[in-house]
Amino acid sequence: MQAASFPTGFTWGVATAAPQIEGAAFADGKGESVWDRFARRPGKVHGGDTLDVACDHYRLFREDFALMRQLGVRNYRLSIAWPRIFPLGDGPVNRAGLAFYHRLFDAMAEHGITPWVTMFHWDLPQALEDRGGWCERVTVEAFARYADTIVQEFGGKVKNWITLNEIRCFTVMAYSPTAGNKAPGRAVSAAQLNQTYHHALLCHGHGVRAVREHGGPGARVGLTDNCDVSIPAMETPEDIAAARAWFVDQNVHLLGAIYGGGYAPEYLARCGDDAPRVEAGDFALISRPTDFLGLNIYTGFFVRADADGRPQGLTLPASYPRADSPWLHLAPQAIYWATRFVQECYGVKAIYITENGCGYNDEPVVDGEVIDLHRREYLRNYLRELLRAIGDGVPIAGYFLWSFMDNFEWEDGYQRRFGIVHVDFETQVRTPKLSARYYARVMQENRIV
Ligand code: PNW
Repeated sequence: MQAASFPTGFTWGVATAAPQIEGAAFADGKGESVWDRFARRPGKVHGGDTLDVACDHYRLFREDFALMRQLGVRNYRLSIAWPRIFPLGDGPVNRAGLAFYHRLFDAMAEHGITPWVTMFHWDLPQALEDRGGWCERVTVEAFARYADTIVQEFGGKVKNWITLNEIRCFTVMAYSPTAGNKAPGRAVSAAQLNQTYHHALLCHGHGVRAVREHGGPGARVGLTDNCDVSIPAMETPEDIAAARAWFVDQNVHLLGAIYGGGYAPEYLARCGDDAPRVEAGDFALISRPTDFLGLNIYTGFFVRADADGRPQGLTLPASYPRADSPWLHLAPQAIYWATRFVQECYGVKAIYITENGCGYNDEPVVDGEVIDLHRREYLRNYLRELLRAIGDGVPIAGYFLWSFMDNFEWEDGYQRRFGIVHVDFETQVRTPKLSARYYARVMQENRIV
């Protein structure tokens, strides 16, 4: 292996999600999502931005695929909008929604781009939220039907499936009394909050089941998680052990439950009377074996061993460097330790980085260019740590950059740009940034350039 080279056959790609790019929020029978509703609540999204138009990808997808092709993108992670397929969550299927994704997958095939499809990227149909949303089992039943429908419909064109994106962002961050900055932004009790996780785990299980039953030959499926990542303050045996213990503890209710086949006694003890209600057969579904684990890695926390060897999380100093997203502290080693810990702690055999990237505010086009050296630096540093993990034997099979283009960055609206392609939201003109040229070379040469 040449220095800085990735293994032969390594999967390189870019990622987006339907609600963040498609626009056409009410076109062709699409139902309202919790984010369509949330964005209309005053003060919830920066600048009062909505998802109504976004990148207008619903109409411009052919041009977008042509640009991907020009940049040498061969793998593209996207999501299907549940409310386009079932406007009410369950009930009648919307044929126009199915037809749109057929056109989309056909256009991708014409451009030689392989789809990696996320079934659910946060856009819960509002009609389901009105019936209790993630707090109620009705959402699990509706998701099971949705997953069956899309896998049956698109199984001939899609072979790589991701069940859910980042469970914590549509459960705890959406329903917790202290967070609530993500849709639907409704505060619920601790017991209900634990139940939202459990229902999400069940949906993951149904997604896996649907792919096994209807995916056809060669179909593969996994979850995408944004686990909290601990980074040892120093790479000493003591700090590494402390960071690993912290990792297991922080992720006990999600990855721990899926890979462990049940809720750990210490988690249930911590929940006490608020523990999730589990029905017979739930964990047979939740813990069905998958083909890979997707990880979205942006940042991490530093942990060390205290005087007694116990994990101690460290508070970041105010001057610690970060992107413009306040939570996005620059911590390239997160990609090393997250992948290494999921292999060590859960025995994961194939890992994909399904998102990695950074968001900044002022990235103007000057003389036809966006010189985003800050993003180039970010990518290069994280890729170095990715390569280090591969060198240490961690089974990482691919990497998807977030994001192909600037888009609706949830509560931060259109101000916060994560793309390697700049989008002018007035004119819909796309301009590849310097980082796009950089990443194109990385993909082409299969090495860090
Ligand atoms: C992810 N955090 O969200 C999502 O999957 C994308 O849709 C999103 O655009 C992207 O990352 C950038 O934000 C995250 O607080 C949201 O640590 C919040 C966090 C991490 C990821």
